[in-house]
Amino acid sequence: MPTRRKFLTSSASLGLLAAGRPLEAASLPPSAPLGKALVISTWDTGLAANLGAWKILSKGGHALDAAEAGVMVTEASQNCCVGLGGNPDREGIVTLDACIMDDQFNCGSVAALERIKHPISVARRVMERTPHVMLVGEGAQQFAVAQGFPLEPQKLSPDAEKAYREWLKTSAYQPIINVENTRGSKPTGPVGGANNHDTIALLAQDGQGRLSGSCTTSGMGFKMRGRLGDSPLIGSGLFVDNAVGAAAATGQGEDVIRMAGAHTVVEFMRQGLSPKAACEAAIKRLAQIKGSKAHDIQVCFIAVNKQGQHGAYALQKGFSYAVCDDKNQQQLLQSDYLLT
Ligand code: SD4
Repeated sequence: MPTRRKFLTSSASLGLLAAGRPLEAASLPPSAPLGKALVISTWDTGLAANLGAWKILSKGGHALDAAEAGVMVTEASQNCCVGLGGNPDREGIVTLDACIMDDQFNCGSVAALERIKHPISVARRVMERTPHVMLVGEGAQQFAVAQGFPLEPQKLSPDAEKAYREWLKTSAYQPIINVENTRGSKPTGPVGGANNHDTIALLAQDGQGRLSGSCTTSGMGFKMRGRLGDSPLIGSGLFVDNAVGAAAATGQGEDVIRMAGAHTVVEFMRQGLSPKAACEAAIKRLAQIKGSKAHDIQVCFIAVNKQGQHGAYALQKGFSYAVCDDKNQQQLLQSDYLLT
């Protein structure tokens, strides 16, 4: 079993300083202590998302605002699989799933949402301005428009268009594990393959110890029309219990759903396991459920606990996750994994 490996350690080595945006922890006034502030998110795209969240946390902001702002960076980035730049379903239409949860069991979600740039913000509006938790499809879009979110053109990004045309040649639905890593095995390597689906799940703890989380995705590329994964489902893709901890998932959504993944991780933490041990216990449970089919899929969990510890675990090799903490550091870490 490999030990967790630190890929990159300093903010400077990640080019954060070059972007003119050093982390702000050192300049915080004593009246706004960072305390246990922490952000952890999935895949290498989490690096940029963490910085978006950290901007809020470093000013003493609420974990919920950080969780939303962080993943908005990814949604706006026109990458291949979060937000409107994502790969479409089999009909050639991009459909987006997102959910958000705060430290008080408030939660909101949208699924199969079309033509809206920031599904995470619509999910937050569902949470804050409706009596419901989840809106889907046309109703979610109507709500978004009524809330003032612009309806974007129904158009694939050039990359998604290309990937879709390529996919149409075979129409074979074979999700590839770990395609989420945009950098492959090398931190500075090339962008990943056409089937990337960089779901971003992000967990934040603010200076006052409040936990919140977010998750947003275009889901599995070339999925059946109407297919939902775990990412918009509270308890599967994301769960937060402020008394215990928070967890989130990425990977094969169907298998995260069948074991109520994020909730399971939080319950393991409630029993006293560390975040990493809780993720590992959940992955082992999934492996048992899947038997020999476990080798065909990837599922990964990230978690934080109330004490500000964090961890991750994956079914297969290749899952990376990003952590930003109050030591003014941003790290990209390689997760331990079960199957060899
Ligand atoms: C889904 N869990 O729709 C998502 C996919 C994912 O990184 O996590 N991709 O099943």
